[in-house]
Amino acid sequence: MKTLNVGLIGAGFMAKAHSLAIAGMPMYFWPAPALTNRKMVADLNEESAKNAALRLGYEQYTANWKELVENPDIDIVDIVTPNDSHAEIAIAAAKAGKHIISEKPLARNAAEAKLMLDAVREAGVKHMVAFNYRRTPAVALAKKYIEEGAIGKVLNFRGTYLQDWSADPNSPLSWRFKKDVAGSGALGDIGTHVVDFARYLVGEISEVMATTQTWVKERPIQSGGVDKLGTVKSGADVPKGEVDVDDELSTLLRFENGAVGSIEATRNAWGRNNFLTFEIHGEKGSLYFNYERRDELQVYFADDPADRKGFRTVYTGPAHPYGDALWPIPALGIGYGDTKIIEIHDFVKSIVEDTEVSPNFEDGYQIALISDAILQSAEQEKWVKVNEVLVQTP
Ligand code: SOE
Repeated sequence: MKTLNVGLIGAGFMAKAHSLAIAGMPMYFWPAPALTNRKMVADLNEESAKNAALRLGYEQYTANWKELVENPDIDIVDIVTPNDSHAEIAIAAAKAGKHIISEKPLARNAAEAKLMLDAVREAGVKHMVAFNYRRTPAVALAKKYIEEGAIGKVLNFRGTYLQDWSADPNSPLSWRFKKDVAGSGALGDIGTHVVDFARYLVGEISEVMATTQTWVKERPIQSGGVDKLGTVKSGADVPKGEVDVDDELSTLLRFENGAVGSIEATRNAWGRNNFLTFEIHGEKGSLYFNYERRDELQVYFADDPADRKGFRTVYTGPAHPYGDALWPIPALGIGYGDTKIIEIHDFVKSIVEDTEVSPNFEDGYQIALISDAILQSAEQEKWVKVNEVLVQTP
């Protein structure tokens, strides 16, 4: 069996998720499309790189990501750094002939995403953007039902992504609140996961009409080199820095196929943790999913006999997408790490079999165009067509 060497760039919490997936993939999927070896990890801080190698099981470490990208032993470059470095790393990795998986959002804006897409196309390498939630079995099951026509023509998609880790104004100024690093706020960080759901489940989005707000205009500057997501309070006496991205977005959607919908995303919704949901209404039924209950898909079929009509809960298991690789009975529990294992499996499979995988950089670019359209719509207070969005220079 072939072995692919992975080079991971970044050592934050996503490094843990990706490394678990790289290590765990053949434990779930057997025979695996290839074995995956944790070859090298890079972080700008040498001590973090060294610790990451030890903790996450990489053979080598470096404080210079270019060394990793140029290492002839590396087959896959896995990018888990903040958004402002995705483009530079991915373009260099493509030029070095590496297959690339990048964390989401692909880039800070559509212009940057386009450069990344051009680079991977030119190099002929495989590419993926890590919108992992579509690989939750219940979400893939919803897709299957829609494709089989179980709920008929889709009329409406309502998606939300609600968290509360930034609701406290004293939670620190993560890079996720800085436009030059993140590109946008709740939109890029979590709203794009819902945009991915909408495109995956319903189809291409043609037009948006949005509003955004920034509730907390400045936050305590964090120290210590570790990015904190509202878990540690910095205190009122700590100097503050400006937040220049959206805390909240709401947008109406029009799809190319005639469906309509909406997306709401915020990290300031007290009491909501990872409230990533969709409700889809079709001509013959409805589907509802909430990641906080991710083993379940709620389904309603309009053709059920009158005395049995009602939402029912399907608990995902062996009969459902990815079921063979997971646990032998339903409802034993899908975790965040499991979605990442499935993701890396599908990416490795596409490399070995030379097939297309989705979501890839094309999807990442399209989602970046939709995100830019959402920001332009909010600024101009009008509907914006995605194919007419003004693409800024990177
Ligand atoms: C923070 O909002 C965050 O870590 C996002 O960046 C991830 O994409 C999401 O899956 C969990 O929350």
